[in-house]
Amino acid sequence: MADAPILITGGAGFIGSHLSDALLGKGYAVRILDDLSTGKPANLQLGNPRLELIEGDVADAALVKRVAAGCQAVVHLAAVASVQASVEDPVKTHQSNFIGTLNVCEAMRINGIKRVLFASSAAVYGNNGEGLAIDEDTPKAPLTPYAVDKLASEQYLDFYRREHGLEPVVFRFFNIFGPRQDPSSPYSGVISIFCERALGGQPITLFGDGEQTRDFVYVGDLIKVMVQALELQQVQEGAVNIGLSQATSLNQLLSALKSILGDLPPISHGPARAGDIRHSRANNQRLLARFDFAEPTPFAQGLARLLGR
Ligand code: NAD
Ligand code: UD2
Repeated sequence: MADAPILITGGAGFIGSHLSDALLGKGYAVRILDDLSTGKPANLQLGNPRLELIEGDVADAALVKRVAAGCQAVVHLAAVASVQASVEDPVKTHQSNFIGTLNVCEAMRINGIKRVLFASSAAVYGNNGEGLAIDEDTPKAPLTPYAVDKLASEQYLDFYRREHGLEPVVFRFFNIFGPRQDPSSPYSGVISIFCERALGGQPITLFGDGEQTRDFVYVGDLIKVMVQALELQQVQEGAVNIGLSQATSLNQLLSALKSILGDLPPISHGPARAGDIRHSRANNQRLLARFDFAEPTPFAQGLARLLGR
């Protein structure tokens, strides 16, 4: 079993490819199921004999069952990560974002696999707790199909925990950033967009006054927690927020970019996005209690690393 692969669904994407690198670096074998809708083979160490890439859809139940066979654990990251896409086509994104999770649960039950990590989102809280550090018991208020599917996935994982002994570790990511985050859509992570534009000398658009804040986490810090979660002897119940509990405004982000790069392209102001959350910050006490998260990367340092400085 020690040599059995760890299955990462969505492993060719931003977060999954960093996890794949970390696991390969620790000597694990990795099997990736990814439909390459946003993920890229170029993100992966394709020549590594301990890495397998299977191109396919997590909504295909028979395929997920086959791919999970012989694996020691699953990390379920495959999803259409764009909230806007879920608003525009909820039926389509539901296949990946919810049916995919159910398929993973069933494939694990049938193959006798216990440990699963799941990428949920701060989106499950909606506007609740805005302005405060949001803890995991804050009432859930999913406002988009993306958030509904994440919350329903969490609840299914909990059903499989109670009924079939699965060991889910559910993470609610706040705003993760770092290399390989795809800046190509207007709804991509703000840091990936601003960095691409700043490096290419293209104008940056700030939606609103720039005083909105986010709790940004450098991807490497998340990956360290995910590896610990795979190696935990015992899993505790309840989702875990992934955030530093630090509020960074977009204006502060722009100043940090300017001090790293020396100069910035022109900044234009657009209207605040409809439904934009003003302040989003995690209470991370549970993360600190359950995992070693003692020295997360300072924001400016993560940004400099992303910019290759
Ligand atoms: P990403 O788009 O880079 O990764 C998602 C991966 O899933 C991609 O490789 C994509 O090709 C794959 N995929 C999508 N639909 C699939 C399907 N039906 N079958 C197989 N593969 C499929 O985005 P990411 O930022 O790395 O996100 C990873 C996970 O973390 C997602 O579940 C996302 O919802 C969640 N999340 C991310 C953030 C963040 O700040 N990046 C915040 C909250 C939650
Ligand atoms: C994040 C997640 C989303 C969901 C949500 C839950 C990402 C990419 N999105 O949305 O999936 O989990 O949190 O609350 O992680 N902005 C600009 N200019 C730009 C792009 C963005 O000003 O060119 C602003 C945007 O209006 C917002 C802030 O930057 O105020 C952050 O935007 P985002 O899309 O990176 O992330 P967020 O928090 O809206």
